[in-house]
Amino acid sequence: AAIRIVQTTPIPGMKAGTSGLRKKVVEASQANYVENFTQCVFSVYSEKENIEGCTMVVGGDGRFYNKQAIQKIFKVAAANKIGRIWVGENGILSTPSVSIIIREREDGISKGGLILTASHNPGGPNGDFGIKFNGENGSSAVEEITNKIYEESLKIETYKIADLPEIDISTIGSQTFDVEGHPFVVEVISSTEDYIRKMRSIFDFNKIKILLDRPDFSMVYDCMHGVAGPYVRAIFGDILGVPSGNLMNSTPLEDFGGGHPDPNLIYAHDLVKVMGVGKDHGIFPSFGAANDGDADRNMVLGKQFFVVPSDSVAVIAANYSCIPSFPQGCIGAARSMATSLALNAVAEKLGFPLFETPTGWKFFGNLMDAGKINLCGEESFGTSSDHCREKDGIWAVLCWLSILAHKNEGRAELLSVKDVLSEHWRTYGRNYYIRHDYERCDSDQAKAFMKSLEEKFPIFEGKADNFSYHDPVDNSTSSNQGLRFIKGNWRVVFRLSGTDSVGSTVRIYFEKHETENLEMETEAALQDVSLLMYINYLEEKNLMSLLRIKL
Ligand code: VG1
Ligand code: CO
Repeated sequence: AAIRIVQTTPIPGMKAGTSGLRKKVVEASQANYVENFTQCVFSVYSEKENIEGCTMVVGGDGRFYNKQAIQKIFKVAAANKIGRIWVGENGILSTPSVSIIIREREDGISKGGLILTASHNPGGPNGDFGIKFNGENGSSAVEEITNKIYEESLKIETYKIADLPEIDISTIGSQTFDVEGHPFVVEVISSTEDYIRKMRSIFDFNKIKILLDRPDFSMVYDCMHGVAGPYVRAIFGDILGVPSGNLMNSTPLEDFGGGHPDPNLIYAHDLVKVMGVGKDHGIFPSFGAANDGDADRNMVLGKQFFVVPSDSVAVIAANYSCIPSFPQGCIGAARSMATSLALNAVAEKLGFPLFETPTGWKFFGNLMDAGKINLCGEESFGTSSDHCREKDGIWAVLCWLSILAHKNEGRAELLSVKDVLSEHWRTYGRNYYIRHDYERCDSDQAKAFMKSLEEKFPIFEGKADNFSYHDPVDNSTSSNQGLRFIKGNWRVVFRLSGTDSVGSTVRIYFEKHETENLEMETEAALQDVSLLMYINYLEEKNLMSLLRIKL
């Protein structure tokens, strides 16, 4: 195939958010969009690394427009002299599996990858499209790189493209093309093989199976028509023997079946109903799990019981040594600032260091590369370890099952998910926690709202600040990462989302630590905190009205 230089013009807005680029399909499918971005990635990355002849990974959550984007990426990659692309069968690769493939396939020969996902955002022609670059360590590119890509995108004049035919990615195997004398290989790889091998090396599947085979234990998994389906069917169906009827929505669909592939109490309604959350009577399974579109998030439910993600990472930390690949337990952990302090309580008691980072997974990578942490989590249903450099939804579910399997060994009566939490709260106290999202606000108004809040710092009778993170590994500083109001045993955090494709979302996180009243309803436990905040600091100061216009 011949290489052509194509004239183009900059397309605004190619600035990575919390996790890569997220745009409406209508915007991302305009002429030159994917080509411009991909060219910028290769141009910037080739300044740092010699990418000629190298291997890169491409795959995503199977959403609408991924297939077209993948063909475009092949053409730009070939023209930029990439030697080989590993692409998942039919373009399917979960976000954590891309990270694992970059790090481990053929001894980690790959220089990085492009992940096509907008994660938990809805898909389809009217939904979102996303694209994200991960570097050689398998982690989302750090800000230094994404900022350079953005700068490049504002001045791009041409991109390179190879005149390749449409390449079939539905069959596993290799195809080689001659691109002006250079070989360009597209190798279609199994979507699940590398990931399953990794999970086998971390967990004791036999021990988990003993739990799953108990007559008093049953589980349901909701894949939400995202990319988790093939992985979950292989691991939970084929290996662990969970009946296929209990693996819900396990076929990846381009529009996620019209749903919002976000595993929380609102959007994972099928699962929530099956598990009886909020119901008084009935017969329900003992364990439920769900993942988001790209399978990096997880939600864990017990029978009629919801595990708050901030608690989930704390429970995993407290019980880490029962997972075979972490015999030494937690050596250090990190949580994003907005995540509750439940993990701090475990760190203090067990004596491991704890790091507080800004929202988004890319900040954990440096700490892991430096060997400072082997567990991290976010309140937004993200948990993972140093087995990869992304959050990993299925890994987190397997952690929970390992903990339950371990605690139930030799027990006549099943110790439930709820029992595990109650025991945890008795030991460490409980951090009641809730997050409110004000979506689709006008961006300028949202910024004005944050600014007015910051101006209220001096009249707040507790400690208030604008969170700034100093990375102890690369010494970079990320400022303006969220406003914290801390007083006694409670804390309220405000921040603007970085994953919106249009407008702005204001997130407010409320939390309160209790050592006595451990079994209250969350809303009731937090009522005084939220009321105090809203009435004294927001309503009275008329701040909420700034947002309410769009509520
Ligand atoms: C949200 C979450 C954040 C998470 C990010 C990416 O970001 O709050 O914790 O890391 O999504 O997750 P924001 O900036 O909208 O609050 V995913 O599964 O969408 O890659
Ligand atoms: Co995700």
